[in-house]
Amino acid sequence: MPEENQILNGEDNIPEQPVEQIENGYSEDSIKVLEGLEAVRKRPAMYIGDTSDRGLHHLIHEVVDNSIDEALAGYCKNIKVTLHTDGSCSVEDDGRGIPTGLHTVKQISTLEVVMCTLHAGGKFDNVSYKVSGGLHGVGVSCVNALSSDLKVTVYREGLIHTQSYSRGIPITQVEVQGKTDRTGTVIRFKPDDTIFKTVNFRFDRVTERLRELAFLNPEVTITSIDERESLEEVYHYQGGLVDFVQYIDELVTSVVKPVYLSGEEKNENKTPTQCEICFQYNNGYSENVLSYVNNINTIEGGTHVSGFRSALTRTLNAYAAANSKFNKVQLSGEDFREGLTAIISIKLAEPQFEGQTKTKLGNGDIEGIVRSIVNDKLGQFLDSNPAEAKKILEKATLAAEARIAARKSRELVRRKNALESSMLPGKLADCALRTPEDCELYIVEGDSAGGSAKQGRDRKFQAILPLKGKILNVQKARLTKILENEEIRTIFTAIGAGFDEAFDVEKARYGKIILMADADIDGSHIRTLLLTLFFGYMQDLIFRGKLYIAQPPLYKLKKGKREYYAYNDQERDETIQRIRKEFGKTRTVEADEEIPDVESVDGIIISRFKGLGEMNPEQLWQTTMNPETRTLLKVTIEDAANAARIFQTLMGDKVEPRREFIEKNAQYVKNLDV
Ligand code: 0RA
Repeated sequence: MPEENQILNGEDNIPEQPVEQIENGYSEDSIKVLEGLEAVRKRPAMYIGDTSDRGLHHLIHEVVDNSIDEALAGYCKNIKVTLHTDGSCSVEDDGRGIPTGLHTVKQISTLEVVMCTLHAGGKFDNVSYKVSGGLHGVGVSCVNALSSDLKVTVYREGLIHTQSYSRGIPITQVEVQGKTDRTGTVIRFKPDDTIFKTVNFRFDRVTERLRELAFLNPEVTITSIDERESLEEVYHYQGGLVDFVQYIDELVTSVVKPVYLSGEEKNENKTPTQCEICFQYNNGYSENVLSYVNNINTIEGGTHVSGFRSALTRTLNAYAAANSKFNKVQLSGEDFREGLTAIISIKLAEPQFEGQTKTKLGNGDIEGIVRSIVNDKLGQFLDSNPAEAKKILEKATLAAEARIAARKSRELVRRKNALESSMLPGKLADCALRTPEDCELYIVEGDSAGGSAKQGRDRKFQAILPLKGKILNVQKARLTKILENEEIRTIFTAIGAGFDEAFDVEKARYGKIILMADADIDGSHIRTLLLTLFFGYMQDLIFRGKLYIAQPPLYKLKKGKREYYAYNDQERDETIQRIRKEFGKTRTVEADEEIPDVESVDGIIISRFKGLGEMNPEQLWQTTMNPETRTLLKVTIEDAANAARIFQTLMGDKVEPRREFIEKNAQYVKNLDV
């Protein structure tokens, strides 16, 4: 079993490529082109991140991004994504269509150049906002290289053109099929199952991103169809970012109407920089700022986010200063962030991305542009909406009072820490090694599971921190309250890297923090509470890929003296079959055969683990903690918009939707892309 369910570099197991294109009489140029795509097949992970579920869905996003580029350039209004019954996916748009004329350099159809040349997919006119072909997009040619079959249909200049490929190699010429009066592109591709570990597209995964794109680009209508399940969804949000903010905060109570601000910075000969912001306040305490540059989620923020933050503080403070009702307490930036949900969307011609995951906007001039747009437009808004302004400032004033109280308790915590100097929490069973990169911290639900974990671990590099039941819901509490919570303080101290703005991931005492809770509803609630804590106060741990979720098995199967473990229902059934084969029985299990908590089939005793506490230390080590045999899920925040909404749902104050949500998504952590 692999240690982590992530990138397996495709260096081994590369299927040999047929190089039969020479027989088709292509020029030397085109052979060079094909060599380019060979690189993609050799190292797919370098181009699309990985070859798991994630990389697979990346293919769709890649093609859709090209259609979105057409929309950004003002030529495309409709995009349709279809998951077909044969396992292929098609993306159709009504943009200009990929150019089909003769490519002057390569002397073949430009369509073939775009489809078969690495990094040739971008626009040739450099006056547009680019998503694809840039740092994030790798071009449709990569999708072509990684598809066992791909067919492109272009409607352009009155004609229908098609070309087909297999693994990036043309198997037909560009052919004219007939006349048309529309324009656009249809790309239908079937992912190569010799490259991808799974080729099963998941509709929910596809629609998540499409919905986000529809919010960010109100001019487009995106239709998503799953022919396998007869599902269809249409996304079109006239309200754009306003709809987006309301969608995220759907399940929490807002205290002001969404504020929408937009502006444009024109500079000579260049594509103007567009800035759109929408924010509102809810009655919670956490801050949710989602930011996008050319539709790419800038998880790490950047100059657009800092421009927004500083202008929000400055403008609201200036308004407070001018209104005697509100200048009693000195309001600071964080007071204006409590309960804030904001979306910042910037479109600019040449974004520079920096940071750990290249999702931080670096363009220096953007900070000033955003700041001046927010100063101007928010100033106007406050002047013309005094009632809304009052609500915002009242909320910030409450936050300031709480902050002052929080500072006092924080000082208390610090002083206490200073007194105890390097004292680690008593409940922590620390490991022997002191090199963080080798060390792991298991945060374990419940004292009894904690006890088993302590006995079962390898004390050289594994530390155990047992938690007593549920931790505080940080989404619903202010910092004062959070710091009063003993369980949370224990977690902060054990990790030893501070919290909130002062969190310094370099100081973390462990290279892996592993959350271990039962595989039931309670366990997943605790996991969510912990994830919320890390998401809100130690986010860099997630960015740096140091947060994991342990995967305890669900079943134990026993035959004679032999024991087997299964991590899900499918594995359980496969294991039953395997044992039967080993023991010479052939009866097959029906797919929907009911297997109760403890049952004996053909002398195989099947029991369901109800909780971690049921496993003895040796079992726990063998199934869940031994790096040789365990599976860990790495927590990532790829889909920040969805994560934000899920946290709001689970932690917000509307009880009924939360209950429904938990019932429907007992395994919802999957939606967090862990
Ligand atoms: C290259 C140049 C132009 C458009 C495209 C590619 C293009 C690519 C895709 C992929 C999916 N849909 C697409 N639509 C367009 C510019 C075309 C022009 O200048 O007329």
